[in-house]
Amino acid sequence: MASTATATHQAAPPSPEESVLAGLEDARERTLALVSHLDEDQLTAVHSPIMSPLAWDLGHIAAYEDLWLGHRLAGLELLRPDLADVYDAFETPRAVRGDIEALGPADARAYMREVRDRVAEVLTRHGVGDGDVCEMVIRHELQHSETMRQTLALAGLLPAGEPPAVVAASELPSGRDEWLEIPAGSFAMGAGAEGFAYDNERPRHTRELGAFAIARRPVTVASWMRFAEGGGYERREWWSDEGWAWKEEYDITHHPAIAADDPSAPACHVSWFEADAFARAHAARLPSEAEWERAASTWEQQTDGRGGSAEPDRAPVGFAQVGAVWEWTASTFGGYPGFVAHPYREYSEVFFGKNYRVLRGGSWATHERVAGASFRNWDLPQRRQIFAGVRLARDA
Ligand code: AVJ
Ligand code: FE
Repeated sequence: MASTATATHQAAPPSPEESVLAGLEDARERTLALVSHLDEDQLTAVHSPIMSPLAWDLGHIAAYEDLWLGHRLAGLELLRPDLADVYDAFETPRAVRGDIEALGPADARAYMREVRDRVAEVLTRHGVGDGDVCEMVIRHELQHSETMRQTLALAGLLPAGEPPAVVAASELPSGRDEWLEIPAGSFAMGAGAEGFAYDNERPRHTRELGAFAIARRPVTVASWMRFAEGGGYERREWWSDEGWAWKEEYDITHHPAIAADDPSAPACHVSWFEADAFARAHAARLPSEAEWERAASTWEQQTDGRGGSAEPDRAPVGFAQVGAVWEWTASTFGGYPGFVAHPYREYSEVFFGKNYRVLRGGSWATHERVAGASFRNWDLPQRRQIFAGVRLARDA
């Protein structure tokens, strides 16, 4: 918040209510800016069967805010109880979001505004509680701006200037190894008890790891093209059974965006199946998420989190600082020992044990408030709409 504090006149720090409202407003500006260049048809079209119409995202953002802040936190009736099912991600899965009677773009924007006005009013009167649910709602809207960017990328509708020119990943500062060696040992995995974290990041617990090496950079477009042109999609021995079956059924080769990209950029739009095959072709493997998190915290300690002085400070956190892509890990998504669902089972728990793979780090489209060293993202192993690439690991 802009203030003109002087030695004699100190502005009061923002109250918790003011901070929350500023966070909500910032998220909203970003959401609206993202769709401001689109017309009615572009907002209501189903651009891909695995994505929502963009107007659905808008209504869903409002419904989520109304449910958690208006209803659950402040005790108001839902503003639009008739819309609760339409905008519930489980009642109305992505595949049917084009067929249902959702609000049109103008009505969705009005609904967002009405919910927000009511929330601003009750938060000012009732306070923000411990702040956790407010933080969850702010991050929810920011997370949806990445989901919406995936839809926009599939439709060829990203706003001008996106994605931003990427950080060259292939140029290592001279005198540095390509691999970070991590000795065997134990470390504390997950988020501590203080502050906001998602349920799936807790509780913090001790993990033992053998010695391993992990690449300092994600795999580049140039390496990916060498893999593709060198028979990467034909060599059965590099693929898992499940990955091979998927590749054969859908006639998969490298994503068209990869060939078009800057050769030194991190390869993006890679599925887990392809990432796994690429790793095997290079006598390597994907890191487990425990290895990723340990390496990320080691990296932060060694380099003040910036990975060295020559690199632009643009990506979300620590180890991912140098990347513009989420990074697939070998791990399937599940609860840590002692997991407790909070504040609702549908955020994480319903995805446990179902073949979802964990991604770590963050992409160019991830807001820094959303990602962190213990943040866990997840998707199915065949998905390529996410801004995801690969960082190699191997036993040391
Ligand atoms: C954490 C990105 C996997 O998109 O399913 C959005 C985030 N949860 N609304 C998702 C989320 C509810 C979630 N991911
Ligand atoms: Fe959502």
